[in-house]
Amino acid sequence: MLTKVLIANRGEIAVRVIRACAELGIPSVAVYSELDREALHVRLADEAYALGGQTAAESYLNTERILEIIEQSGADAVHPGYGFFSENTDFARAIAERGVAFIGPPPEAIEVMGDKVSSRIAAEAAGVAGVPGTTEFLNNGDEVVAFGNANGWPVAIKAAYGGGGRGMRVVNSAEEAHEALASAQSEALKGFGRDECYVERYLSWPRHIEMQIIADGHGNCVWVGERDCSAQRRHQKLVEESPAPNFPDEVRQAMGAAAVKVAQACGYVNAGTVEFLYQDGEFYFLEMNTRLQVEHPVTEMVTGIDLVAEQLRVAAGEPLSFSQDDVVRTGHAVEIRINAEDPAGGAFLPSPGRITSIVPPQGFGTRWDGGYESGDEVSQYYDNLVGKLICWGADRDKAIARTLRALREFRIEGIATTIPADIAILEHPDFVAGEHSTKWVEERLDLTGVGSAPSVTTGADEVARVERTADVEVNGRRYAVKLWVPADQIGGGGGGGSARSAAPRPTRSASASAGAAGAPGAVTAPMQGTIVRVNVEVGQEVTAGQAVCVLEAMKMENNIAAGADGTVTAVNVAPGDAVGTGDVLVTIE
Ligand code: MV4
Repeated sequence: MLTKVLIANRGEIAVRVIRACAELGIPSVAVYSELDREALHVRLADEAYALGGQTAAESYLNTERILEIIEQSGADAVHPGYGFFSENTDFARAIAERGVAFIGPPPEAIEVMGDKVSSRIAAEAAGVAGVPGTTEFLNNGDEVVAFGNANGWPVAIKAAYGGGGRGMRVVNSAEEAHEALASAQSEALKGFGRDECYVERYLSWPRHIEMQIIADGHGNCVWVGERDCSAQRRHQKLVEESPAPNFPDEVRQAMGAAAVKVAQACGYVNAGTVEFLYQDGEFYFLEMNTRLQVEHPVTEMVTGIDLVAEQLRVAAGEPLSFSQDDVVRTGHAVEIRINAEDPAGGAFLPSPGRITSIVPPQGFGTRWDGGYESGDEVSQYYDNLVGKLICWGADRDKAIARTLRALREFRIEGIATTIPADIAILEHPDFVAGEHSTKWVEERLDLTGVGSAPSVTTGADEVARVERTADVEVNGRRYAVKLWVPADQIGGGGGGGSARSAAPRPTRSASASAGAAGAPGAVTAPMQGTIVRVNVEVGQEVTAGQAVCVLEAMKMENNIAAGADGTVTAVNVAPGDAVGTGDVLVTIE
């Protein structure tokens, strides 16, 4: 077995791996940036080393410093987690060259699966089809027209080196083909430095189903089970579950066998996930993720298999501790990603800050994989995942009921979270019926009423009021009551809300949450971050809702809008400025 494991990551996934090491009696080594000096993963690890720096690039992506720490600590293995270096062939090679085990697949497998076209070619060579389309790069729009006329409209133009939907265009007719291709190529060139594109049939209402596999170095490759990840917003997964609803077992068996064939075709070793689109009873290869995924606990909860422990075994050169026939899936599991984002009005604005109090739910079948405790800071410099709530039930209805109970029990103050939106998703009849798809959250789900309760509209001369909930006792009986208090009486970033749930923080109107509130005429920063663009100058006329500047926080760009029509009288920021919550960015008269 391994003698000492360095975790080249942070947050909940670092905590997850450190726990697996502790249970196997393997000493763990944490690394931390200046902002993570007191973080939970540092507190739990056996040893911890400073990376220096604050941003990801300065710290967790600092290859040289990580290699130094491997040397200093004497670690004989490195777990990359997800994100950061988890799918970086150079990093994997640099580790292996030092005789240190990379707890993941061989670099060659990462490389093959690293771009959409080569992964699709590899899958098709293994007999696993992608959505009907081309694997030759497009030369002109006429080729799109020819494909659409032969295979039917609409078609999807995709960037070969794209990801997360960027560089993807849906083309409904021949007339749109040339402009769509030019647009896709332009976005791909800007976003990825490569403009190669290909075309395939477009699936209008697909589900996103992924198959977990794990392979050892002794020729064993097992499919462990599928996860349905269709509840997504802008390609960010919100809710994952297993088994997939309305998913026949014969399709499951076929998809499992297909995933194993794809893994074997690229010489895969360790844990990986093969992604498919599923529509009208057919599934199509989409891509392969050559890392442990955020949502791996969903599979662990229905199989009882500790995937991280199996990863450590495989990296130590041992065989898997189970065979395909040993895998039994029982019941149903649902995972909710709890992000530091305010879903008010469907905006999902980043909400970094200090978690003044966090009390995750407990009880039967309730798991919390979190990266933070009360008093910890969710920084704008890293992704905003606070943790994952995973609930198990004997069937899907029971799993959903338990997840809703747990979400309502969850207490977190100091930051806004996606919990109100998660509750809205789980309560929605479409989701309960399993009739959602990858487009459902953005096209069908109405989130206008979730998150911060709507602020009471007021006349110009009244003070804006915000909804709060408070627990009171009347004649010996306890009640949760709603109050509407003047907005200027609300404290700073306090989470607030009832003691019983992650109730919304003090509300801000939708425009306010885009930074337009504050003293009349002042456009303020809704959160800490960095100004990336200023769109106005003194003397310019602006209209309500017009973006006066762009604020970057937690890897997301946010337009900061004018709250009313008027003339710009002051611009207090410039690109590159760091700003804090409430800073006046622009004033408008
Ligand atoms: C598609 C598709 C429909 N038809 N391809 C989006 C990002 C990339 N991973 C692939 N994606 C899609 N490709 C065809 N031919 C719909 C999507 C899609 C999607 C896929 C998986 C998960 C979430 C998604 C959200 C929107 C669109």
